[in-house]
Amino acid sequence: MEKKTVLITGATSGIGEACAQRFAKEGCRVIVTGRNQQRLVALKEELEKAGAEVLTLCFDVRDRAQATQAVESLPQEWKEIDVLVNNAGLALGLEPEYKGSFEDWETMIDTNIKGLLTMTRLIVPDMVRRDHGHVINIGSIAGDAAYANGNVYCATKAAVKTLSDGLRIDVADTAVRVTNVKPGLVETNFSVTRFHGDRERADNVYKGIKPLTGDDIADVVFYAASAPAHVQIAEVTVLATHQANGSTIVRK
Ligand code: NDP
Ligand code: 8X3
Repeated sequence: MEKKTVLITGATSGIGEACAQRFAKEGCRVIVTGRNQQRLVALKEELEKAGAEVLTLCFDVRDRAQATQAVESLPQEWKEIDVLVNNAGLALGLEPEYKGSFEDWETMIDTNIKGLLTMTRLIVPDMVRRDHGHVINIGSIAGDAAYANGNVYCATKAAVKTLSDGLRIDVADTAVRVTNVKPGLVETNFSVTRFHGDRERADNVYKGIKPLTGDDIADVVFYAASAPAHVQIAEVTVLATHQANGSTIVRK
């Protein structure tokens, strides 16, 4: 693959970090973004040691002013983004819809939907102008069908599917490609966040099944990004072998 400039949101952990590692290893220039400056600097140092060109941008995708300022602050030679990986996201809580936390709902909606839209709105116009680029959204199988107590998180990922489909239509007259990657169970910090730091409950999510890893998803993301220019990988579902959908998981 030619030397692409790749901007990844939520690169401080899990799938986003694995994508940063993978693109860097393949010779891409990576812009790692997230909220944790210390973690971003550590990742930059690690990737640079391995010979990669790395830039960090510290901001919260929910803060439109911060995100705008961060993107506008890119040095001239980093401004032309070839691949945007909209990965920053989270689940908070696993409760019946009629008992959920208003605050958790707002955080999920503000991050998974509005944050993703902000980044798309900030970066895609230049892709359209250059008639070149690729947006890779990290959706989820949760967006295909609701599962018990998943309600609002599932709805945010259904929105990611619809926004990916909508954007694909809106840029169909350009060379910009849009991909929605929909993972199932991936062992990252995801469940620790979902259960507000309850590590034992989080560990139980992956008991009795070999889950996917961030690297498994980064493989798929990289595959989509490195496909020939006339090939648009529109949507990919990636499941652990003993998972059939959001509700069917066989534990041994
Ligand atoms: P992690 O918790 O390991 O990583 C989430 C990343 O998103 C972190 O870097 C986190 O940063 C960042 N993030 C969260 N909120 C914000 C914000 N407001 N602004 C900027 N960055 C933010 O989980 P995953 O790697 O698993 O999650 C990545 C994506 O993959 C999410 O969109 C998730 O919904 C999706 N996904 C995950 C699956 C799984 O089973 N793990 C399956 C399907 C999809 P910080 O550390 O600062 O919170
Ligand atoms: C994360 C995977 O199945 O927990 O999106 O919703 S799941």
